[in-house]
Parts: sequence; C-alpha cells; structure tokens
Amino acid sequence: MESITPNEEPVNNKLVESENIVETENIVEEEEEFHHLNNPADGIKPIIKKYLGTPNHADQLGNKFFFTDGDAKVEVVVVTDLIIRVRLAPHGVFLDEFSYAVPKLEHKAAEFTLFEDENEFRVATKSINCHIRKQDFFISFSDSNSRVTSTDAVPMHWEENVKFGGYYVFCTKTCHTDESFFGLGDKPTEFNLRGKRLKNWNTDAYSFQWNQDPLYRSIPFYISVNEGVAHGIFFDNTFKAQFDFGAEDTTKTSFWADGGELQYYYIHGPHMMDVVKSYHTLTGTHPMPPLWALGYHQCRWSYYPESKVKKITRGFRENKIPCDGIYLDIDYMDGYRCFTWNRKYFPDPKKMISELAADGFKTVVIIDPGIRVDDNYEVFKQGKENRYFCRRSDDYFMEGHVWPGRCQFPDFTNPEVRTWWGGLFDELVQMGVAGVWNDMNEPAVFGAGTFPDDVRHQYDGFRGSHRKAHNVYGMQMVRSTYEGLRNIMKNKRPFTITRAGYSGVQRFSSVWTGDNVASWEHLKIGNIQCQRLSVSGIPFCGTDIGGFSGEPDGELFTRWIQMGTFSPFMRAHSAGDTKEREPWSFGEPYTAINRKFIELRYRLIPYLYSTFWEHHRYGFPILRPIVMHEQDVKLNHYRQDEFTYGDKILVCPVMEPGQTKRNVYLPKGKWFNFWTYEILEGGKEVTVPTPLETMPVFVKAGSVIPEYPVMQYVGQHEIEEVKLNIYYTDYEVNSFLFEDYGETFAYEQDIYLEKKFVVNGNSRELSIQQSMEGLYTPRYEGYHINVIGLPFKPGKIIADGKVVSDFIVNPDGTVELKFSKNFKRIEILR
Ligand code: MIG
Repeated sequence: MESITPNEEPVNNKLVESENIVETENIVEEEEEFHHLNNPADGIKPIIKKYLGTPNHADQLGNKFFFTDGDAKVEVVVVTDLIIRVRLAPHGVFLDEFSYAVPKLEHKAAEFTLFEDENEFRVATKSINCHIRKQDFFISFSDSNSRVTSTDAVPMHWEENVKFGGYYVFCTKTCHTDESFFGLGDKPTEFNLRGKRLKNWNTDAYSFQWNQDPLYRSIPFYISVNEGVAHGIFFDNTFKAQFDFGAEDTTKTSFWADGGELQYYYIHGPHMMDVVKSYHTLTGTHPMPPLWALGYHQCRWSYYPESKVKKITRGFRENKIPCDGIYLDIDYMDGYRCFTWNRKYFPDPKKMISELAADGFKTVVIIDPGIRVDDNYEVFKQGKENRYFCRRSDDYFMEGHVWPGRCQFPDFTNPEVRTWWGGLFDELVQMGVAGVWNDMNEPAVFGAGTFPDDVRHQYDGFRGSHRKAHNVYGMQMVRSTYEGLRNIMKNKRPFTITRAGYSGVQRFSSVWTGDNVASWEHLKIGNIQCQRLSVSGIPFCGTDIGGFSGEPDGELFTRWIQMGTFSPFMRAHSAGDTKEREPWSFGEPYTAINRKFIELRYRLIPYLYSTFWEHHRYGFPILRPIVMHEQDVKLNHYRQDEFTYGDKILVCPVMEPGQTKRNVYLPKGKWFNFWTYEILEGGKEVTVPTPLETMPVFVKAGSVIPEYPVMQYVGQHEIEEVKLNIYYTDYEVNSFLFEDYGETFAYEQDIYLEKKFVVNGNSRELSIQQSMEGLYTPRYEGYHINVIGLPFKPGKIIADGKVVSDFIVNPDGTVELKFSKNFKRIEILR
C-alpha cells in the first residue's frame, strides 16, 4: 500500500483534529475487535493522531515521576526549582538519555513532592508546580502564587510516520491573547514570533530573504511572555521540528518533530532574564574569548595571494584603523583540500602568519567538512583507513559534491572522529593560526542541499540516521575543532566561528548569521537576528558587515559598521565577486567615520569583556532587547530596533538611507546621550538626530564605563591607565569590571579580578565605591576618572580619606582626576 503520509509533513497537517478525542479512541477500540481474515489491507486504519488517555497511575523514582494511561508513559523530572522536564513514550519505552545540548543534567532541586487529589497529580518544587490532570492528561505549570503559566490545549500526542517507522510527536499548548514569543535562534523575521510557524532544519541559505525559513541554525528554545510573566520551553529534539505560535489557530501554540522523543523543559521566569539564565544552566555558556577576538575582524572571499593579504593588513595600519583578525577563505587551500595550502599563493604560510602576528594580526582560516576523495591526500587517506566518514545505510560511504569536488564527510558525532579531526589542527596551530572558521556544516552539499536521510551516524554510541544527526552535525564539527584547538594550544584560548549550530553550540563557538545581502533591509534583519540569537543562548554573534553578496554604498557600509560596533562579534565580510570592501574603500567622509566607530569598539573592549564575563559566569546575554528590560509593557514586545549592549549602553542602529533623525525608546530611568551628555528621562521615546557621523547611543545614569586607550590591535602596547567614565546618578547603581590575562584559561582557576563599583549621589555630592574579588593583579597602576553630568560644581574631592587637590573641571562640566586603581571610595563634594 502506498504511504499516506508524505515525506515532508504529517498527513494531518492540521495540528488539532476537529473530531473529539474521546470519540477517536472509541473508534479505535471497536475496530480492534474486528478481524479481516482474507484481505488484511481492508483492516488498515487511516493514520490519525493518537492522544494520551487518562493517567491512572503515578510512580516516583528519586526526582523522576512517571504517569501512565496503561500504554503510553509520561516522565516528569525535577531538574531545578525552576526547571521541570517532561517526556512522552507513546508505548511506554523511553529512549536512552542522551543530549548534545545538555551535557549533564543537574539535579539541583532540594525539595520536591508529589501530591494527588481527585482532580490531579501535582509535582511541586519550592517555586513551581507541574499539574497532570486526571480527566484528560493535560499538563500545566503554575508558580507558587497559583498563577498558571503554561497549559496543554490537547493532551500530548503522536502520529505514525511510516517513512520513518516511528512517530511524529506533538505538544499543543494554549496560546493566550496577549502572549508573545521570542527565541528560536536566527529566524529572519519579526523579533516577536507571535503568529508565526517556523521550522528547524539547518540549511545553507545563500542570500536569504526576510521571512525565509529555515536558516543555518536550529535552536528549539522559545520564551513566552504573557501578562508580564515569562517562561521558556526548550524542546530538546534534534529531528526536523516545527513551532507554531498561534499561526494556525490563534489560541494554540504547538511544537512537533518528525521523530525522536517528545521531550521538553519547562523553564520558569518570572523574568525573561531568569529564563535565559536557566536555559544556560542546561546548555552551558560561551567560554571567555581571547581578548583580541573582541576587536575588529576583516574577511573576504578570498584574500589571496600573500601579497594581497599583506596589502590589506598594511592598509589598516596605514589608515590607522584598528584591526585584530584577518581571514583566509577557501582559496588558501590546495584545491580546497582542508589542512593543505596553495603554495603558489602562499609559499611560506608560517612566515606570513608570523609576520602578520608581528603586526598585530591574528590569522583565522576556514575549514569545511567536505574531504576530497583523493588517495594521494593524507586527510582522506586517514579518514578512509579508519572509516571515519559518514556511511549510507547500505554501508558505502556517502558522497557529495562541494568545493573540493567529490567529497566524503567525517562523522563528527563519533567521538573518535572528533579527536582525530581535532588533532589535524596541529600543523595550522604550529604555523601560528589563531582561530578557525567552520563553514558549510549544516551540512551543505551542492545540488542535494544536504545529506540523504538514510546516512548513518555514530551519535556518541546512541546511533542515528541523518534525520536525527542533521541538526547537530555542525555543532559537533565545531566542537571537535574547538576541543582540538584547545588541546593543542594548551592554556591559550582558541577562537572559533561556525555557521551551523544546535542548542549548546555556544559552549564551543561564536557564530555569524551567514550569507546576507548588501541591502538596508538586511541591516534590519541582522539587527533582529543578533538580538534573537542573544536571547536564544548564543551570545557571541555578528553579521557580515556590509552584506555578503551585492554592493553596499558608503552610507550603508558605514551604518553597518556602526551597528557592528555594538555586535558582540564584529567582522566585515564579502563575496568574491564584489568590489573592494575595506573600511577605507569608500573614501571620505566614510573612512573617517568608520575609523571613529572601530576606535570606539576598541575603547569599549573592557566593557564588552566584562559583559562577556557576566555571560560566561552568570548566563546573561550580551545584547538585551528592550522587552528584556521591561516585559510588563506590551508595546515593548514589538520593539526590535533598539537594544542594550550589556546592561548599561543602549544603542539604536540607523537602518534607513538618508535618515537625519529617528525615535528611540529609552527604558525607565535616566539616560545620558553618549555624545552630548544630555540627560534624558526614560520610559518614553525620544527623538535623536542621526547625521551619518553619529548614531543613537545612550548610557544609563550611574554607570561606570571602563575604557582602554585606542590601539591598532589588542595588546599593541602596555595599558598605562584605564579610564573610568562615571555617569552621575541620584539613586544607587552598580557596575562591574572584569580583568584577567585575556588569553589563558587561568580564569578557570579563579585567576581574575571582578571589580564592583557602586555609584550614588545627590545635589551636593557623588560617591564612587570600589570593591574587588579575585586573584589577578592588572599591570597598570591608575585610573583616569572622568565624571559626567554632575549637577554641581565640585569644591572638594576626597579619595580614601585624603583630599585630592589635582582635578580638572572642563568647560562641558566633566571632572577629571587620576587615582590609584586600588581606591575604595571617592567622594566629590560641592
Ligand atoms: O559556498 O567559503 O557563508 O561566508 O565566504 C559558499 C566561501 C561557501 C559560504 C559562507 C561564506 C564564505 C563562502 N562560503
């Protein structure tokens, strides 16, 4: 009989059957009693969704609770006080526990209890409840104030996937009128996902467009905000999956996958920030990047030969535009064979890389997954000998065409392959390569798009076809890269960047948003994507500044540099068939403005680095959308232009040509215009002039913003003093400064310094207190303190009990003084 379920979509593409669920079950029972003796095909029932029945039983095993309707089983695991995991086994058999996203499931909840009454079972932690309704197996969650945050609209269900020999698995929850949705990684659509249906299947999406779906990454994690309360759902299933946020039916939110388990984590808020932090406790955070990686990176497809690379790097130094990273795209290789060099273009790569390094440039090289089938090529030979490449299910190696021609592909889901691959970087590292760029790892295959479904993967011993491994392939590739580099580079932090990824990829890599286009629309898309990636657990992200394909004019390029200054990752990149695309390529006034902003990037490195620490250590994102600051204001659920960079700096990129002013929303509180020091009251929109040489940047009152002197690259010279910009406040505000070696893993042994500043003031005085924790001692001795926005003329300054007579009051009212980096308290008095 011909399959009635098409390959792509469940046959019942409607998420919710119109017929009553109970009735469906009756039909099933009746039919089961009837036996066709002569024509078995007559007895085949149409494929329909099956729903959980009624829970008749509960068992407890430690922090795990099991409920069953007699056949299907549901497991409820208390992970922390705020996180509960739910799993469904349609016929009572759970899969082995294994997840690439959650390396180790911690059991941190101290208290949890199972309650039962006539209506429900209830698993309760100190802060949340998971209710299992007896009448219909509806699962819902509530907080300790009995406020229900999430509830099933129909019981969890499944449908036979005959092409797979397993089940599509579904979960459908109630979607409230005012509910908004955020997250899901890199989707190029409105920031608020309400009303959208989206798919997760890593895809090479050259010149993608607004609303195109899916793109390169699969992050099955979303945050709901309803009536001011947030919760998250992390659907840890690597199969092709979909999410529907009230698109098909405005009253329902669903997520489902083509196979695998229905397994999700409910993550309680009540604040969006709490949800993101908890998501990071499951999937991990980004390690501290090498400090240089926070600088500016220059890329192109491709800079070659060596003389061209040198011309570009010289261009930066001659134009006095800071730059740290220089990239070699695929043409550096010999016939696109990974781990080889085209010796005609690069006769002595080691020498070139060390010369670049002497001039402050770190070389990053691209490495793709496709390995050319070529018995004279060492990497292929090793992979073939050891059977490291992916096999089809009929047991021959899977082949596909990519840049090198006919290729086979390492199975990065095999730990042995990852170790081997990681070791291959040895020579590149010995040559001085500082970072690796992983591309095409969706995986992309010319023509076919990606691997066939039947390709087998080792999946860390848990076995998988490509259906299951596809979305994690890229993540495991960059994991292998990162772990290999880390091993080889010993105590030095590697830099990695990947195109594809799955939840948890942030433990191993930064990402860029892929092949965007040089258009104003793409500037907007990139702005949204970076904010979205940030709340989806991927902090170190950026766009191809200028747009990968097409030609930006000077204005668009400059506006993009401005936005990129406030992207966690800042890299310009362009396709091979485009015109020169360096920050000086457009002439004046663009070059000067680009320089000013890239310099600003470098000045703010200690601020960005401290924010990175907040991410790494505490799970805060680097970019924070407005809704994350004020989720209780419904209008903020739709703001997607402005965002904060860390906690203290608010920016709004200019994303229209010729725009001379624009409105910017400032959250409640007082803000300083970064350029003019004008003080503005937040909680409303303000109109800001936006001539090309500037963009809206605001600093929260009371902030201490640390600044490094402008250098042409990180570490160009020893820092003699750190500037602290202190913005006046009349309420107490805390700021942080994180310092360490900037390139080693000593921070894992607590060798770092975490400084805390507390600023407070009134009409007569301003005080700044500093406290420190940690074992690191920076080499500079003093601070250059710059106090902004004092409402009085300072008469006296007292630092650690002593009068400071040496200070300057500038015409703009700022006050400057120098003092020891070890100060405890400075008071500025009228
Ligand atoms: O098929 O390596 O997104 O950044 O320059 C194109 C060449 C392959 C796609 C990447 C792009 C890179 C390009 N790559």
